[in-house]
Amino acid sequence: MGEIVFVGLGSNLGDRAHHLAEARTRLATQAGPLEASSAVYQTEPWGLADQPAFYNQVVQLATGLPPRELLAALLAIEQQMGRHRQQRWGPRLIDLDILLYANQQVALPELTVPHPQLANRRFVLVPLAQIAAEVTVPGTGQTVAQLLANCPDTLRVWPVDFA
Ligand code: A4P
Ligand code: MG
Repeated sequence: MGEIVFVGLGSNLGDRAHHLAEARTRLATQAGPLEASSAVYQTEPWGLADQPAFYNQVVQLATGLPPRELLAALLAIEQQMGRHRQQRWGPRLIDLDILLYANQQVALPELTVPHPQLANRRFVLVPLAQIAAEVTVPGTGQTVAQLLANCPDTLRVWPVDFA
């Protein structure tokens, strides 16, 4: 039960795969059960090029939390994992963003959903399309697959080989 939401995970400091795994565990207990997970992708840094490559992933979860409380839960997990906010778009241990919240649009001072940069980021659209290609993104009239096909971003995104 609960609302279907898609959360984007990102890390580019330390043991990136471990940070994503810990965030998934914390999301499941603090926000709601995971219903789907994309692969983990290595991605070229967007916005601020001079920083380590990211690992990115998107998960689908079913949450009982309304949007602001879900955001508070994501920020709490970032804090628990020791993230210290510094530079905008700069390196981070863990970053958790609400990409989609059911079919809702949210415009609050502290929260915009769908995520405002969604359509401009292959590092979000590639993993999101893996688990939600046919979902229509509110406010765009396009599916995730269509947004990916039309995305102007050319930064590289490739699956991480854990073998
Ligand atoms: N906020 C508003 N809307 C949302 C939303 N839908 N989900 C507010 C989550 N938060 C939302 O977040 C700042 C504030 O945004 C939050 O407190 C919340 O109230 P932050 O994560 O501290 O942001 P930031 O890094 O200082 O800036 P910004 O613009 O949010 O950065 P992003 O969008 O998080 O981008 N390149 C690659 N390849 N992969 C990445 O994961 N990530 C970033 C950071 C840059 N480049 C990247 C990646
Ligand atoms: Mg964020």
